[in-house]
Amino acid sequence: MRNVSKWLAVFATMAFISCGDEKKEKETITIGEDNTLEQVETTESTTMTDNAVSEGEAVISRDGVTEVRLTGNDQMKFNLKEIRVKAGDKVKLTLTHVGQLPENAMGHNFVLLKQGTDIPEFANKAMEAKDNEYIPQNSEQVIVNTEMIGGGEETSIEFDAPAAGTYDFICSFPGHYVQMQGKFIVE
Ligand SMILES: [Cu+2]
Repeated sequence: MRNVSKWLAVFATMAFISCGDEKKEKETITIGEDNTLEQVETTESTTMTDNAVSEGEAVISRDGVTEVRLTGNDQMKFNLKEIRVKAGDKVKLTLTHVGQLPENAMGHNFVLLKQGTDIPEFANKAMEAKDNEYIPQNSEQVIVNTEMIGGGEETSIEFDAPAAGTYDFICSFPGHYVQMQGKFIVE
C-alpha cells in the first residue's frame, strides 16, 4: 500500500511538471527510485509558493479583458507554460518577479513573438541588445514586450490579442528562453 501511494505521488508529481521539460522529468524519476520522494514534494510545493498564483486563477477573462498574472522566479521559471486568451480581447498582462535576485543577474521580461520566429535565433540577437533591455532594436519579430524587471518588481502591459493562433512567448534575458518560454494561444 505504501508503495502504491508512493508511485501515485510520483505520477502526480510528473503530471504537475509541464511536458517538454525532459531534464526535470529525469530528475523526478531518479529521485523516486531513490526513495526520497518527500524531498521532491517539498521542492515542488516551494516552487508553487514562490510563484504564489496557481494556474487556475492566473488567466481570467471577463468583459472583453483577459487578465494574465505571469510570474518569474529565481529558478528561471515562469508560472505559466500556456496562456489562453480570447480573440478580440484586450489583454492585461502583469509580470511579477517573485524572486530576490537583481535584474542584472536574473532579469525577467515577457516577449510575445510573431508566428514563425526562430526562437534561438531571436534570443541570440536579443543577447546583443543589453542596452535595450535585451530587446533587439527595431525588431519585426516582437508583437509586444514588457520591461525587464528584477526580484520583487512588477510590471504591466495592455495590448489587443493578436489574430487567432498559437504564438511563442519567452523571457529574452540571456540564456533564459531555454526554460522560460511558453505558448500564447488566441482562440
Ligand atoms: Cu528571465
